[in-house]
Amino acid sequence: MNKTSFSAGALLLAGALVAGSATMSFAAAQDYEFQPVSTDVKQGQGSPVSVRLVDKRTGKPVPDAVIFTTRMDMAPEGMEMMTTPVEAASSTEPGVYAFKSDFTMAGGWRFKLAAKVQGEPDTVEGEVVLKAAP
Ligand SMILES: [Cu+2]
Repeated sequence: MNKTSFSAGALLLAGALVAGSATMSFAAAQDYEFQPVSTDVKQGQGSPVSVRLVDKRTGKPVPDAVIFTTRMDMAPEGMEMMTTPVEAASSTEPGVYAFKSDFTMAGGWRFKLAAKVQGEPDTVEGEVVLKAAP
């Protein structure tokens, strides 16, 4: 597809979105949000941490999303280069995604996540800030 036809297509799509906006809602990556189940985590090895993926339009949790990248670092403490591995854990609550991580230092940790949500072509990205304490 060349640049000209792409632009024409984008304009047509934009027009359709404006025309349809009164009666239809279109899902987009920004309609979803990761929320911490609890921001408090235990300092140490293999500490559990859970996040809820929520559809902001309905406030409901989103089950069956595929979480495919994660990063845990101490950016909230100005230590972005200090990372720690994250491991998936099992969760019994739909829309809640559980992990285990080694919080080797007390203080603020940033947990970055990305998800593929059913029916949503764009990747959902988000982050939560956690507080590790002994
Ligand atoms: Cu640190």
